[in-house]
Parts: sequence; C-alpha cells; structure tokens
Amino acid sequence: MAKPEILVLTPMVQPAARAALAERFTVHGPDQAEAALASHGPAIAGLVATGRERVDAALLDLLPGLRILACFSAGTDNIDAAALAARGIRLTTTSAVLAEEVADLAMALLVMARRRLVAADAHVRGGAWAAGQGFPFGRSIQGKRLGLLGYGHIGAAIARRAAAAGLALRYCARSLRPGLDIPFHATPLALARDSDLLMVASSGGAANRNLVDAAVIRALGPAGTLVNIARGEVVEEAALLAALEDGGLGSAGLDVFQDEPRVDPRFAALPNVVLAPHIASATVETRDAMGAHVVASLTEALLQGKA
Ligand code: 8YV
Repeated sequence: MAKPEILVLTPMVQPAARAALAERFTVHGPDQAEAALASHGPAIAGLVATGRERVDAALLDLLPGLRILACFSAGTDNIDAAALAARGIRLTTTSAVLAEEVADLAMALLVMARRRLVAADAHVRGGAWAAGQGFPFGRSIQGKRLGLLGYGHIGAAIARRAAAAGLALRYCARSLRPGLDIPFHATPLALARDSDLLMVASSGGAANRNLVDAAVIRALGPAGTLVNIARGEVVEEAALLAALEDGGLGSAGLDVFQDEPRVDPRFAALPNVVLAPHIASATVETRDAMGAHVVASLTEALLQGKA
C-alpha cells in the first residue's frame, strides 16, 4: 500500500521523529513546500506546522484531501481553526506535552526577575562582589498573590508549582473552570488589581492582542512582576517598556516579544528584566516528546483510521 503523503511546513530537527515520519509517510519538507502544493496538493493527507505558519482557507483549498493538521507547538496563532473544523480536518497540538517544561521556565523567570539573578551573576563574574560592593535586595515571592492569565495545560502546570511555592493564586480565563477553587476574575484588569505578580499563559492571536495593556501593567505596581511565556503580542510592549523604565512596574521575566527575534534594545538597558529567546519548551526531552506526539497524531489519523 502506498504511504500517505504529508507536508511538513516547519523545520523539525528531532532525529527520532524525522525517522519515524520518513518510515511511515511520504514526506514533503519545508524547502519543497511550494512545489509539493503545486504538484501533490490533492494527495496530501497530513500537515505539520506550528502557530507561526499561516494555515488559512486559501491554503486548505490547495489541500482537498487533508485529514489532519498536527501542530509541533501549543500555539495555533496563525491557524484558522474554524476553516479546519468546517472541512472536518482534525487539529492536534502539543500543549499537554510541553506544559510542565514551560511552567518550569515561567517559575524560573519569576524568581530570577524578582531576585535580579542576571544582574547578580554579572556582579560576581565582573568582580564587584570581590571588590566589596554590595548587591541590592530583591523582592520575595513568598505569600504574594499570583494572577494567572489563561488556565489551559500551561496555566494549570504553573498553578501547581506556584501553590507549592507558597503563592496565593487567582486567575482570569475565557470562562470559569468548574471545580477550580481559586478566585476568578472576568478581565485582566480585575485580575491585575487583585495580584502582585502576573503570569501571561493565554493563547496568542488577534483576539488576545494587547490584552495586557498599560492599565493592567500599572495595576501590578512598583513592587509587581510580569512574566510572559505566552506570546509577545498579548502584552502591549510599549506600555511595558515605559512602566519598567519609570518604575511603574517593578520587574519582568520575558520569553516572548512582539517582533521576535528582534527585541527592542530598550529591554537590554533595563536591570529589572530577565530576557529569554523564546525557549520555554526548548529542551531536548520536551522537543523529542513534541516530535513523538506529532508522529503519533499523524499515525492515528492516517494509518489507524482514528481521524
Ligand atoms: C514552539 C511555542 O513549540 O509551542 C508553542 O506554541 O511557542 C514554541 O515553544 C516552538 O516554536 C517549536 O515550534
């Protein structure tokens, strides 16, 4: 029997996943995407993408035989989920697979930002400590109120860690989570007003653009901290920079930015931020697990008839 054809729009470097895909499917890679769409469109049954590649009705029109889109990501920002649903195409993501890893980085960014760990490291390496210079006190997380914006797999994984670390949780999500016994707020502003620390763990996309605006940021106050491991566009970056510069917000830990990989140079001049290059899920183990999830999703849908 001929192998099902799949189009992989994103570079996937995981050796085990690449080998499994090549064994089970006829794979058209990202460098042959245009040619594959032109000559094999109707034969392609599976698609692999991340939230970065645009998957819209125009692309789906070129893929009339498509049965599944397996995302190598939690985010589906540029994916028209309604267009997929209208055509009966299954959509899978790796959000459950990467949640613990992303939550680890979120907690690290929180503590690092409040304890100024990057500046502390430079203080030791640069010889300031040896020269007798003191290092300014940081801010504690103990007993603080942590607002979670978004309560999906990642939000829930952060909540488990935060509860164990002694934080008092509250959340804002599209809807109230039944059975979740922490305070719910209907808007990001109401959440921020009731929080010392804010973790952005929502999805991205047009609907959530600038959800965290100047009022939300400033509601956290001069001793407050904002952590963003979601998408840069969810936070109004100009307002965040202004608040960090004028002391309206105490500190921030950021893994994502509005115009990645170009980061506004004003961030680099701030001692009260910790910056990471969108690496929350980027460990060998989790990227391998994400690759395995993509392979399993395509296998179920195209070889085991579970689509
Ligand atoms: C991606 C991400 O997984 O999962 C997401 O939504 O933002 C990233 O961690 C990464 O870009 C791999 O494609």
